[in-house]
Amino acid sequence: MKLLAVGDIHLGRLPTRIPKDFALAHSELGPAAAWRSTVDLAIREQSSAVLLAGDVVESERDFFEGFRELKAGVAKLTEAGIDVVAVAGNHDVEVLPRLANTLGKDSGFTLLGEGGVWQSHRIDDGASQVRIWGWSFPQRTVRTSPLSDAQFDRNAGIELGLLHCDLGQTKSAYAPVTRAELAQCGLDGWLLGHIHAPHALTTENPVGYLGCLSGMDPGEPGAHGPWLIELGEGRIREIRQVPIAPLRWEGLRIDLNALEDSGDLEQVLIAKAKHLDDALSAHGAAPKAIGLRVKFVGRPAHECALADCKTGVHFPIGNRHYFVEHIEAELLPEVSLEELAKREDPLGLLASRLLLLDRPASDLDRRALIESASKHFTEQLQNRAWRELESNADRCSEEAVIEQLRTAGTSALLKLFAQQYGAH
Ligand SMILES: [Mn+2]
Repeated sequence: MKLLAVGDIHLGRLPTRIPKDFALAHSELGPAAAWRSTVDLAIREQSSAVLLAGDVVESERDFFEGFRELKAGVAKLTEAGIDVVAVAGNHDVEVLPRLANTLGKDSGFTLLGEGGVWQSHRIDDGASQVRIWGWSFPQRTVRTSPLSDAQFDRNAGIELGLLHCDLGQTKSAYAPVTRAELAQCGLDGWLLGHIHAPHALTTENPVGYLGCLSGMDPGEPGAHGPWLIELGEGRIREIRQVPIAPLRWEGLRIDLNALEDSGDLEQVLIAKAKHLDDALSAHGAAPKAIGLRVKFVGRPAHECALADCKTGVHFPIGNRHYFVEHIEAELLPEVSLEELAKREDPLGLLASRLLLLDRPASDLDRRALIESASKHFTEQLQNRAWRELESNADRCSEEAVIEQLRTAGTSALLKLFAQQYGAH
């Protein structure tokens, strides 16, 4: 049996920061377009159900657009024999129950847990059985955990939780839950909505955020799309994200040290975007448009006309359209670090610390700097606010510490330099 799990869609919202004269219309790149592709994918994959983890509709104001899009999609899915099961999040606490009522009981659309009461829905395709447990926001803010008095009586078959909540934020006004609480429920997986960055869900640990269906601004970079879940022999056999969002945001770091001649930076940028395009194609990602946040770094060996590169520039690569959403430059001053390090001021001190990082691993001063930074990072990561972050384990590796020191140190050095000598 296959299921398609979908995180926050926010129907009614449009992506921002797309150039005015861009080749594709906003409406082709927004949540509604992502939802239509999701419906087609569910039909193509012959999935038994589509699960929606809340914030399906952006707000009450978007009832009509949300309703039209959701209704059209649900009609197409139910015609193909596919159930739609949803929970309401903090954005669609009123809209989603209204939609459910208007669509009616026989529409194939099931809203679970209305009024903040846990409910379950059973899906049985003859070969496999799965039960989906869901809870919906009863009002816009909920300061207690929806799991605090929940009871889940297990049956044979797979049991999955569908919930809109704030994971690991105990003071949150949006249904705070902890990983420990989710684990105690004894279900086989938790498909979560609310935070727009997806977790890396796996068959071993199918618990976490699905991420928003499509990234709507540069703060939501990388792959977005629904998750295809394959069930069989009483377990989750596969869970993978299908990156079908029509718009994707990516950061592009361009090192000017590697530049061979002064050439046209726009051409350098396009060449770099071409690399990205090849990588995306290799990973089967199929966005129609890519918004680039470009950062030029390094110490240019040649005169570079950064001003030639403009925000809003757009160009096609193959059948995808790229645009530059933002450009920033973090160029090292012409004067060398060695020269700066001779000074007896904060700028000199910072330059000599940066030079330490380039010394051999056996250097004692270098060791001391890295160990002291590492101790500081470890203490920070113990902090409650960061503890639930998935990637913390890698942040204290020696390479990660050096990278952070280099980035933060260079950035501070540039600011100090600019303060003293004006922008360069
Ligand atoms: Mn939300």
